[in-house]
Amino acid sequence: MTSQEENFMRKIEADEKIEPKDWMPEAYRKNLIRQMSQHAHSEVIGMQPEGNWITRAPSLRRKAVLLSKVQDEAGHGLYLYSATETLGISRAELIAALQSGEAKYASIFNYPTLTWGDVGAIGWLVDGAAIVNQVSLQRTSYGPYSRGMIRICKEESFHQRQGYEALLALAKGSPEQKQMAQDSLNRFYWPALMMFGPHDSESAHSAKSMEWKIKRETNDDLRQKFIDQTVPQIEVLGLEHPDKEIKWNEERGHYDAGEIDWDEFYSVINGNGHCNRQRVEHHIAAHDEGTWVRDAITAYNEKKNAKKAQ
Ligand code: FAQ
Repeated sequence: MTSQEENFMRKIEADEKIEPKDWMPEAYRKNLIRQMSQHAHSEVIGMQPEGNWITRAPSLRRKAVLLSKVQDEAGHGLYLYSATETLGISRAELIAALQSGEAKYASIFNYPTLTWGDVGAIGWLVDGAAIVNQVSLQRTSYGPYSRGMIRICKEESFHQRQGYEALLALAKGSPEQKQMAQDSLNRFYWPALMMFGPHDSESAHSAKSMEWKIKRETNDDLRQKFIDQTVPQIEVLGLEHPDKEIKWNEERGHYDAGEIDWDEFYSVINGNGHCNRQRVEHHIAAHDEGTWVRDAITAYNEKKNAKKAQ
């Protein structure tokens, strides 16, 4: 080990943060760029399923709340892109990787939002799963990522509560509304569990990411936390649990759960989900439409800098 490597590992072991100007192994930098950019892409692509319901929200209050929630997700994407850029990669390169399919984003956003209930289910389950993961990432070893997570978690917990409250209103409503809530729970529960990634035994990046403290808890441990916290929430809603095998295990102090359909998971992350093509095409169209804005900002900055240089 070189003295640089030793110093890096000493900091990791002492739980000190690694900052952009510090020396870091190339593989650490690359792994962070991969994970952080995919996280940023998830926030941005994640605006589409809920954005689909802004014009059809059932009341002005729900519309205002959803609009600001979706805007928050855009903000999260921007913090995360900025944090990723501190690793020496440009925003344009990151966006190109998303649009070419080289970089992934969370599989959950390739499922369609068919009813208003789905908007509640996303806030509750998708933001809920994201929080479980992100709370753990607040302690990640890379300084800018860790600080970004602290702020994002504060906003995300509001999102989770608004989703749960929207679903509670449906669950306590007419029989048709209750059925809508149940149907949304049934469709989003399993994809939410998939957000934590493959089993630890199948996870390509986990071992190294745990050693470098990029990840602080494993995919399966985080998924178990989410499974455990969701059971009483479903009970309060008065809905049926979508997992018929869910059962409290006294010995483990956790719920035992049924197996995820991993064929579905791999099919969706390999581009064959319901909405993969639509999501990326929409991103490309929106990005192209915004070209004139980026050109105008660049021209303005060039003019300002030229004036400064005079
Ligand atoms: N979807 O070796 P691992 C949000 C890929 S934020 C798609 O276990 P890793 C907010 C993985 O990338 C949600 N791909 O990988 C919101 C890798 O592929 P690669 C996003 C997945 O990185 C709410 C391969 O499988 N949160 O939702 C998925 O160690 C509502 C092997 O897997 C984050 O990104 C998946 N579910 O662990 C916004 C959190 N799972 O890169 C709008 C940060 C795995 O080799 C509305 N990320 N893959 O081609 C992480 O914690 C980790 O990256 C994991 C995956 C846990 C997601």
